[in-house]
Amino acid sequence: MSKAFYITTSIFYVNGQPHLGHAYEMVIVDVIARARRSLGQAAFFLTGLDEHGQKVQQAALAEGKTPQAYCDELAADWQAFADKLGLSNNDFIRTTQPRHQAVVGAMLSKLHDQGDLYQAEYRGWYSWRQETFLTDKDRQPDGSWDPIYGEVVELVEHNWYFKMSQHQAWLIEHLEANPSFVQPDSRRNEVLGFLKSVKLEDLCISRPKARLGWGIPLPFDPEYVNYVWFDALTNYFSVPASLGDPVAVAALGKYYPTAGGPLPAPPQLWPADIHVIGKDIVKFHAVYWPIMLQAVGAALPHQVLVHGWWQKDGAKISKSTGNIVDPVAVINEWGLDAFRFYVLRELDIGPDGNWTDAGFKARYQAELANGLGNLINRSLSMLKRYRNGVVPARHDELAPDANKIVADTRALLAKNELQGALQSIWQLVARANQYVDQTKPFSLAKDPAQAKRLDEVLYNLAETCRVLAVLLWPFLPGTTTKIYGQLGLSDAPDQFSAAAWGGLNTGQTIGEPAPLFPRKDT
Ligand code: ME8
Repeated sequence: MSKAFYITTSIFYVNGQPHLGHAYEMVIVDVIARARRSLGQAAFFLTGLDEHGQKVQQAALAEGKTPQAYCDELAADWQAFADKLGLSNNDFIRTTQPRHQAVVGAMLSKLHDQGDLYQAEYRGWYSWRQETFLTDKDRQPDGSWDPIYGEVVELVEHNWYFKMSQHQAWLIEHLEANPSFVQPDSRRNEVLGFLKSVKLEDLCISRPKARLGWGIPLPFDPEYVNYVWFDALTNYFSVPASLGDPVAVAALGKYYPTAGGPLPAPPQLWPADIHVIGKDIVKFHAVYWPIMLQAVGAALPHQVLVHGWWQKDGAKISKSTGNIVDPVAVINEWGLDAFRFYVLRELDIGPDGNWTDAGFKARYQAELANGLGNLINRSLSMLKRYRNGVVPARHDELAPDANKIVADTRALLAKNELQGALQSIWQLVARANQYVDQTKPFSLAKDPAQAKRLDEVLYNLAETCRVLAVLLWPFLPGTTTKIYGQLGLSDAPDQFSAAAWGGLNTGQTIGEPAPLFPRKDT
């Protein structure tokens, strides 16, 4: 059995409010996973929640709940959020699950047995908000701490350390030899610049249980729990390991089955193909995580793909100032596919983006309602009206345009260039709308001598609608399924190979045309 394409989102802090940035990351991964499946590859999509740590413990206490009960409630909200976004995830990890705790314990035990962990006193600056120790290098030029760290205090405590500093040289070599390991290039350069200018320190991987009880206990020292980033990063590995993935199991030397026991045919997942993350957590994924894996003898992921951050109206998204975009409200008003389309069409994977309601409405109106929606609706309505919904003889006038765009889109999807793929697909939308304006089927229909020409035009339009449904399926699964239904097709547009021109059968009767993106006068 060959390895599945394995792609992950970061895991979200369970006590955070799901927002536009989280939705964006989830949708990116969903579209890449669907695109791979459409292109014929098995794909495994993992998302989930980061549930341990100080803030969760404090918040649960404040609400008079156990941390687990508190997490369980919030996890239900996050799962509903993932459903609302139409995610096709194969699993949903929660770091409080026994399968994950077992794998974190196994990783720690292996490092401990190898002599990669040691105990030492630590005196340092600690950010409560980020749950991380800071060094003087994290200070701003004027010596202050960036407000993102919240309250920063000096702490002295004994802790367990992971010997990370000895791993600097090979990691630099790895990044230099594998330009695709961190993408886009600007982020890779940032990581290389960091590794070449800053001496890596050993990583503190514990917190005394007395200060922080809500974490995974160190198997070899029950006075401590595991530091949250080591715990969180391991999620990507604990799912393959608990499903019996042979590579993950071999690295741990033992199988930690998911409840229910071994699967008959464990999927081959590790190494991960892509971890999609936001720009604030690059160091953890491009430095700490590969070093952790190398130390336990597991292969490194193929790529860390870094997206930018969304702002709203040019300012930071912030619940406290009310500057938020509520994805659920947008979806309720405009539809799921309009939301999925906008975030990926507006913002390429890499730079920061800016949400404006006016920008959203403008794209909805121009590209979805007047562009795609109008093309499908008028093409199928004319076929219904002029030919009783029966598909005429095949004709290939638009085939060269369609075939070129199919090839371009395939190449862009294979490179995970989602914005580029949408731009490519919209060239076909524009070409077909232009074709309607040029051929004027509504005029042809008035002239019986033009019946054959009208047949040709109607075939080209209906077939282009079908091709568009296939190309757009990873992005707009609901809409494209409706397009197939309106074309009278009973299968799903989920196989890219079906984008080959000529798939629509002569003599077949289409279904009922209905507007896909109703125009809104707002
Ligand atoms: O960092 N725009 O969780 P998190 C785009 N639990 N992306 C954004 C964003 C914005 N405005 N705000 C946040 C954590 N994100 C850890 C991860 S992984 C082993 C542990 C992105 O809930 C952010 O960059 O704070 C990150 O990729 C993701 O949302 C989760 O952030």
